[in-house]
Amino acid sequence: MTATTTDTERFYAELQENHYSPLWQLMGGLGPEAKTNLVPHIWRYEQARELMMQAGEVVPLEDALRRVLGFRNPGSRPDQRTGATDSLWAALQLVLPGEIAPPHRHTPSALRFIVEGEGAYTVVNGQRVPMEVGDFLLTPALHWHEHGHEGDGPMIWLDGLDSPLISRLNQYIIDEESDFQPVDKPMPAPYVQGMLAKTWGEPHALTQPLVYKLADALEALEYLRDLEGDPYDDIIVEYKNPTTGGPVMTTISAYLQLIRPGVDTKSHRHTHSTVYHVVSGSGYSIVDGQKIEWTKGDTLAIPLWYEHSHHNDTTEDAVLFSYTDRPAITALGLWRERGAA
Ligand code: 1HN
Repeated sequence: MTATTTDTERFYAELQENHYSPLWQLMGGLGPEAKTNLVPHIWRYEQARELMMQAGEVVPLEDALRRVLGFRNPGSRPDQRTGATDSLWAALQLVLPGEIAPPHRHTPSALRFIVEGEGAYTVVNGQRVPMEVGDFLLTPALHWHEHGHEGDGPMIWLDGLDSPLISRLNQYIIDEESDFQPVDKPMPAPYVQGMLAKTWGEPHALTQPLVYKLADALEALEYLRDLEGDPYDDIIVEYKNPTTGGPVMTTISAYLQLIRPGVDTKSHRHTHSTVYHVVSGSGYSIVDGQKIEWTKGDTLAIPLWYEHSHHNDTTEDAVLFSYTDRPAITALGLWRERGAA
């Protein structure tokens, strides 16, 4: 202690040495609005695909296990495990013909939306699911999964996970396995999707479907297209877990929406974060006052509490796939929404 040390300084030093946190020094950054250092951002498919193809040349799948190129929010540091938003990871994954990404399972829940290619499959807890463009696939927490590709040409999909959230909770656990999974639940996915289950042996209970076909979701949107629609999202459907009636996974909900030609949605903000992926068509969103144009294949992240609206100024339909952390935020009692004034 120097001669200038006052009683006050001595007091704070004593607090620090003995592992106390004076709350009155920590309240500065807080206020009545949720806020994040992360920012809205769009990753263009043209660029992302080109980089993904370079990864195909530079990175052997044997070394990488998963050739996954994450979309990192520009408001985060490169060494952080942050994804596209505070809680959601978004990425492209590339599998080349003949490659197999070996089985593993982890506490983060994962979803995939197939963007391009044909002839690949995933095996999820012993159930083999073929992958087709537009398919929405699930790998809920701790489900074993591996991916293989028996077709020609590159296979590319969008991966969405809650890994930044799980990581923040220090509960990110992963099990690796070198042997492929026995495909011991050969029941093809359509039977499960069709809500039919065999009545003898195991499993006879209805299990959650692991794949949702684009054609089914588009048919639902088509059926709804003449309604007034949601003021903020136009014509939108949620992919549901039919065994619970709830969201597809504990932490993540997912949607397909149609922004009809000429539609301008109203603007709002909410405490969940969203990742949008453009399935077809083009248009733009106004996020935090900024115009962000999008077209097929692009991926747009809108972190929590940024005001946003969607616009289709073309004569073609625009279809967006999206996923959010809304179930997690709701379970924590933190969900809020506010329309623009
Ligand atoms: C993962 O396991 C996969 O298995 C894809 O395909 C993306 C992103 C973060 C953490 C784990 C996969 C992932 C991932």
